[in-house]
Amino acid sequence: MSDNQRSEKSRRAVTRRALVQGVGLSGAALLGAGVTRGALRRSQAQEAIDDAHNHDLDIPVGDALTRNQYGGIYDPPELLDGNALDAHTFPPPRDDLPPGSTREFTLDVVETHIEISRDLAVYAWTYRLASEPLVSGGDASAPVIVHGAGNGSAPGPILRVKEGDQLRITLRNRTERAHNLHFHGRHSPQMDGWEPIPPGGETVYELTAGPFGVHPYHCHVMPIAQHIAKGMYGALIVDPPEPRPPAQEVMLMLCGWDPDESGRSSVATWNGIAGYYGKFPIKVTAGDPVRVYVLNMLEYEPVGSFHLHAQTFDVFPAGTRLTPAAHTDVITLGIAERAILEFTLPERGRYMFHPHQHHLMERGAMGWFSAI
Ligand SMILES: [Cu+2]
Repeated sequence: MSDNQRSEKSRRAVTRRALVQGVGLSGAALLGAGVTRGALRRSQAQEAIDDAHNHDLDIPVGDALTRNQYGGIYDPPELLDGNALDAHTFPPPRDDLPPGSTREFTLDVVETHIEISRDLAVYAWTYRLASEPLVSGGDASAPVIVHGAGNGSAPGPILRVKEGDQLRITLRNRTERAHNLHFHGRHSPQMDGWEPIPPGGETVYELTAGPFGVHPYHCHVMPIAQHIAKGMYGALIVDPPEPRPPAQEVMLMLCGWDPDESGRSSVATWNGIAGYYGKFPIKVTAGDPVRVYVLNMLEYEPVGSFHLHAQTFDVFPAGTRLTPAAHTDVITLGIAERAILEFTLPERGRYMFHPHQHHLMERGAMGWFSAI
């Protein structure tokens, strides 16, 4: 048996085990899809191409096998549409409240099933905004699957504030194990968020937002790697007092999943769903500036990176300065490192992006910008 065959066999075993453990009867019905995966692959690829055409206003994309040859081995869940990750992809707009305003957020920690690629579900630990309706299941036996941002999916919600804002963040632990909420950036050590919050507990964190930039937040309860790998992280955008220049804004968080609990990121994603932006390109307007907030939260890999095809970009490390530190086409990020990237796609067409660790690209983290 070749390495490729062994790898495929192992992946299928993980897929089926995750389904049986996580999805119950509805998962059993999907096992047939695994048995005939090879037969389905071409039609899935064609379906993806058709979807991509719809997004691209008929920009040609090549033959039906192109995406699987260059796009990786994971397809997004069958029921997801091209809007499912909008709340993860597009940061909320900067509001017009004056800097220094008080901002209140209530986050719940919930555990739920997430279908992270076609036929593959995980049991995730997640943050959700308490103001959003909860459609997820609350315990490991509940065969409820969630998709997209908000309803207990991962990454957690994008929080957006301005430098100097007073943040009052209530965290409610709705699970049977300890969790907490630790922010990167600058704040009082009394509000650093490393103390565990017991099951059913609640804590209020009060921070003055800063410095401006983009910062991760995540759980800091041991085993921390496991809490992060199971989905307990998100992004805080802190805008400078004077707005950055207008641009189409995109969030891309590099995230891993470890469905077989092996301590490896066997599935890699942008914003939580494998293969999503390969099937549903991110549409931008050709000739208009684009700003991408990139964060690496890939817990079980030493580094991650972002590489853009066919164009170069300005790099603002952590977004904490307003003048670019570099101009390039690939940026490498350690765990929890992040950057703001700015570029323009001058010509209509598809521009591929992916980590330049190609095994990550092939395991779910290839995507496209579609300039239209
Ligand atoms: Cu946790």
